[in-house]
Amino acid sequence: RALLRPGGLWTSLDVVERTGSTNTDLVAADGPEGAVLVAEEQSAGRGRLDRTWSAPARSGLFLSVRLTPGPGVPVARWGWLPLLAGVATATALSRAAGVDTALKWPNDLLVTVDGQERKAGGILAERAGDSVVVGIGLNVSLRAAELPVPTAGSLALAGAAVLDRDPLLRAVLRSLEEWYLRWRDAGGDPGPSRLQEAYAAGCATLGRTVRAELPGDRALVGEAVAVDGDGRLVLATGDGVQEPVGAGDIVHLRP
Ligand code: BT5
Repeated sequence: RALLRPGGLWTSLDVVERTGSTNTDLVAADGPEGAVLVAEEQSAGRGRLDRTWSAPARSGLFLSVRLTPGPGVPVARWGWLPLLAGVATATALSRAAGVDTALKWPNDLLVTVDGQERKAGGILAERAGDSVVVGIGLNVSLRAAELPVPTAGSLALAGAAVLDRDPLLRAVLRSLEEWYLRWRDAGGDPGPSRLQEAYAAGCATLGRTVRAELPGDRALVGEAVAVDGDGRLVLATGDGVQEPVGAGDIVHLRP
């Protein structure tokens, strides 16, 4: 099945040698839904809250896509988009490379390397008018000595069967198309599209006690018990109190 086919989600696929950040480029481009931008190298890759995403040239997958959910999906439900991208990427990596990944709410993809959880990927969703630009960064071929931060891992270190960029890219885009269309056609409700269920099954955060650091040096400590209809993490903070935390409010989530 062709990736760019009439009636499909993906409308264009551009691969550039080098850019600052594929997210910055697509946010500025204001193009149609389904535009995909892939870079071999990013000189100013971005994470959330002015953090950086750094990876050597050609060591991974760096891509951004433009999604425009339309009036059928309430804006509050857009909070599911980064989580959806995580589920789609995890599904693709399992199918195409035989690698198991766990999702750390809201936007990290973890692999196990020598019995330890390491971050092998991250997702950055940014609003651009009536669209959301979703960026996915994946550490693919990095060896231990090349990891940008001590907490990082890579598909290679996790024993992936496939490390070539193109088959991984295809698998990720196919899976993202499937999950996104199902979610959008269900009005963004993560229940009927089975997204909520798939996220919960793959999420390493649920069931753990975590400390959610919020802006202004505030923090909440509680057991992560659910991800709600808007993609917020629900913390049970004691005495029956449940506090939903949105991805946009969280600075760090620590064990
Ligand atoms: C993220 O942010 O994890 C989102 C990363 C999204 C990157 C993609 S690449 C394509 C697109 N274009 C962009 O410019 N961005 C997107 P956050 O949760 O804020 O995590 C950032 C933190 O992860 C940093 O502060 C580092 O500690 C760590 N980090 C940086 N580079 C890493 C890497 N290659 N592997 C693992 N961890 C990394």
